[in-house]
Amino acid sequence: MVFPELRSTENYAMKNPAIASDLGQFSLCFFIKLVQDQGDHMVVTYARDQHSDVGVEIYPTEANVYVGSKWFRFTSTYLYDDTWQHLCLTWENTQGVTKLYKDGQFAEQVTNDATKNYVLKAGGFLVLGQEQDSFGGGFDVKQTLHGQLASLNMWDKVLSESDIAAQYTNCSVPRGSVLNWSVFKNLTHGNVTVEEP
Ligand SMILES: [Ca+2]
Repeated sequence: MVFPELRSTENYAMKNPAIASDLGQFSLCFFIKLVQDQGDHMVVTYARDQHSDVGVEIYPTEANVYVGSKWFRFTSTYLYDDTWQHLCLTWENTQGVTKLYKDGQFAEQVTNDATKNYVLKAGGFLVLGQEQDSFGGGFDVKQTLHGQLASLNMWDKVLSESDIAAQYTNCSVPRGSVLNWSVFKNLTHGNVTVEEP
């Protein structure tokens, strides 16, 4: 899925309702090839109770992940990379830990105690390539994606390191139990295009 120049609030894919069951843990994985145009890249946002129930935003110097509108700042793993990379994020509400895996390997973990016992509620808006300031809208051209996204899937559990490594090395990704990449190709807007492999 290609998110082109020029950046625009018209370019996105959206699913609503996006998530069928409440989640106390999840894994979110995708392949991304972004354009190093000095802008930040909003990969995915989920809005249900608030406007950033889940978010993944890659800046030139760091990446921010949101769960329940709480931040996890990843500063020691370089993700502002214009080659294809495979990223996985896992979160669970027992320890309030989010783990980042890059290209099949564990890279970094961040704890945010405020996400302990948080439950991600079903039914909201899942948007690729835009940040939501309202439910399914309120987009900002400065918070968009310029690049390519593939095989974005979400599971209702914390995947193991070996499961994640297999996604990267086999390039064959099992269907996400919560979000399945194949549905998004029919949910694009604007100038987002889908390239079949
Ligand atoms: Ca915003």
